[in-house]
Amino acid sequence: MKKAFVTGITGQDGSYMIELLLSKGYTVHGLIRRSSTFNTGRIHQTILDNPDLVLHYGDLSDSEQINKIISYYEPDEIYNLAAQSHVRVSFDSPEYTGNITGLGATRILEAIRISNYPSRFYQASSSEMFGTAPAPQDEHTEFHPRSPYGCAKMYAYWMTRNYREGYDMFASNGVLFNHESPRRGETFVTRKITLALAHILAKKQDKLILGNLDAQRDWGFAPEYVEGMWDILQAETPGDYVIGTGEAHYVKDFLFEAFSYADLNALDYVQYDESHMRATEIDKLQANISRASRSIHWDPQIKFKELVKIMVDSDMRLEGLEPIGEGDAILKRKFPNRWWVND
Ligand code: NAP
Ligand code: G4F
Repeated sequence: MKKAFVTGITGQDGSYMIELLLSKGYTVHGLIRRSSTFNTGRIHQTILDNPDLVLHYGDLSDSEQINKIISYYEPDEIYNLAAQSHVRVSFDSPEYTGNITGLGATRILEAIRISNYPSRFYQASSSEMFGTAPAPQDEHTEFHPRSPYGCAKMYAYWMTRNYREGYDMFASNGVLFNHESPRRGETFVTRKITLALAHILAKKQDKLILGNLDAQRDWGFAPEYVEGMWDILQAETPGDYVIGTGEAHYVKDFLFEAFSYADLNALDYVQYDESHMRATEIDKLQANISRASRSIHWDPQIKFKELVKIMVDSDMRLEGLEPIGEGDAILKRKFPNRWWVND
């Protein structure tokens, strides 16, 4: 039976990742932050259902705990999904973001090196590293990050490559473009829109306050991206892979698509507020996924309009409303044997 160690298990991707690994028969060790309130909303049922899930209190700033877990349990695979992952927040907390999102990866890499155990390592790298580089972006595109978050991710990316080259470690980067789901954090723009729409339909909210609507992002469906992370660690050799849908859409496209799916006009509800703007913005992210498609046979099934419907249906259900239903039908049709359980 394989053992995995996953950081960031309470987050969107971590919650899907532990469900995927458990469904494949892994014993999973997960790092979780101690919090004065519950931070296990996304993994509550998984904890109850799975004795093979072992939780360890810890923090990416605490190398002692990371060293102990890795040297004692000798995991076959390690997925570093923890981060201060909010780009806008990284402008307010650049040093903290560097410590966790950047140095956090180094702490794990060094713990693997010291343990002498051949754990395979996955680093959650980000399309934010591309910054102003012209779209579409791929594994050969030069990085030009535009946020403290992007800079921190770039440091972690290069440390992963350096440990691979210097110590012959199986250390890989997944350079993932934006991916969303019903479990997406409520302050990222897609979920903020779909949740606000559900609140508006439930008559609990009448305005949606947003920042820049003119940026373009390549949005995909998180459960598929988590499968891509696993595929990356099953490859014969370590390497770096771009994962995305290959399509770019404006923030305003997401907004109008979501509201028109619910038969509402977004212009009646949306307001602009400067506080959501960033000191430096990225105009366009769009993946070229040729390498992932060719080498690890990863190709996404869910594209933009389907993603919007899946998220709107889910947030309507969360608000006690009858979902419109097209999103639910897409999930049933495309993932009849889905391995994720909690939505
Ligand atoms: P997320 O929902 O924000 O989850 C972040 C996770 O990191 C949470 O479990 C959080 O714990 C944990 N964490 C934060 N600070 C920590 C610390 N100091 N020590 C230990 N754990 C800490 O992020 P996500 O969307 O799942 O993304 C997963 C990873 O992929 C992140 O590294 C992100 O930067 C990267 N990424 C995401 C995307 C995307 O579009 N989603 C794209 C590219 C790369 P709490 O629950 O306690 O806060
Ligand atoms: O949803 P966002 O905050 O995602 P962003 O900045 O692209 O970062 C996400 O994707 C990265 C991969 O490219 C990850 F690495 C990162 O961890 C995170 O998951 O913002 C998307 C766009 C931006 O252009 C932003 O300026 O939406 C714009 N936006 C407009 N109004 C807003 C808002 N973003 C947020 N969060 N909140 C708004 O009110």
